[in-house]
Amino acid sequence: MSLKVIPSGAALGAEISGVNLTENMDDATFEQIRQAFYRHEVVYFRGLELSDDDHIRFSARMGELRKVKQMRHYTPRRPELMVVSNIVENGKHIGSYDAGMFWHTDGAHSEISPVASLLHAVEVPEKDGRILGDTRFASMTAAYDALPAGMKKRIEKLEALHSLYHRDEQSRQSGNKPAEYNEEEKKKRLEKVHPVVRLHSATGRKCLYVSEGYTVRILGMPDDESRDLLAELTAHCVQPRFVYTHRWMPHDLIMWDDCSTQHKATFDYALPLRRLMYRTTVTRFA
Ligand SMILES: O=C(O)CCC(=O)C(=O)O
Ligand SMILES: [Fe+2]
Repeated sequence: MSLKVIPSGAALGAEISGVNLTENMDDATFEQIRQAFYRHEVVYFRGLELSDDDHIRFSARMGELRKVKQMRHYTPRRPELMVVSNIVENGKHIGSYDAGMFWHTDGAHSEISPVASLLHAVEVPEKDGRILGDTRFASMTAAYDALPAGMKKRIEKLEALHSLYHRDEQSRQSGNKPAEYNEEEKKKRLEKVHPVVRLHSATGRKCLYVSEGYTVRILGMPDDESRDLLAELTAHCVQPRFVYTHRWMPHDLIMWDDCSTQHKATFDYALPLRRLMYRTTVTRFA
């Protein structure tokens, strides 16, 4: 079995086949995966029956993993595994049920900016032979590169504020009830300032880093100017020409870059159709 990288044909995304993530792979094979990831920004492995241990072990090879003791509405399956699901048990959501409602990059609000996320599909909703709940990914290097020179110059030195409260407020307006923060979270400021153009920590490439979900405002300019510029940039960066849409199969594992991509889930299913995914988050490349 030899590793194959098959580009999706979109601006980002490639399938990697011919590797067994349930075994400890050799360094040369792992390096090929890492290079494909840097190049394609989103890579996916199809139909692997991964255990939690396999998922965590492979993720940990990419770098340090974020550990979560308690999330807002549920207890994670393992400290490294966030649950993304619409499933309700005993009247409670078993995981984050509104993750991915808006275009975003994971952890834009958090103190330590994650570098990659790995989402493993355990159950995917299916209706009349069609799988629902696609995830769309957009390339922020492609979006940056495509900006007119004048806009590149204009945003070169700008910074923007990203906030979890901003995301929650939008989720609330869409009819959800994002859970309250626990005491520990309340003490933290769930906000962070980033450059509008971030440099990728591994490739050095320029990534447009503003999103519908998290970005509140661009600093150092009047509110209306910031609003207009943000609207222009967030509309620009998710145009179909920068997007790859993933139609899930059970046991797919997708790894995406948390600097050079954004993503958005599709909420076109509801219980009794179940969707269950586990996510690891890499905070720093090894
Ligand atoms: O459920 C999805 O498709 C994506 C959810 C999401 O945004 C995440 O897991 O980071
Ligand atoms: Fe996400």
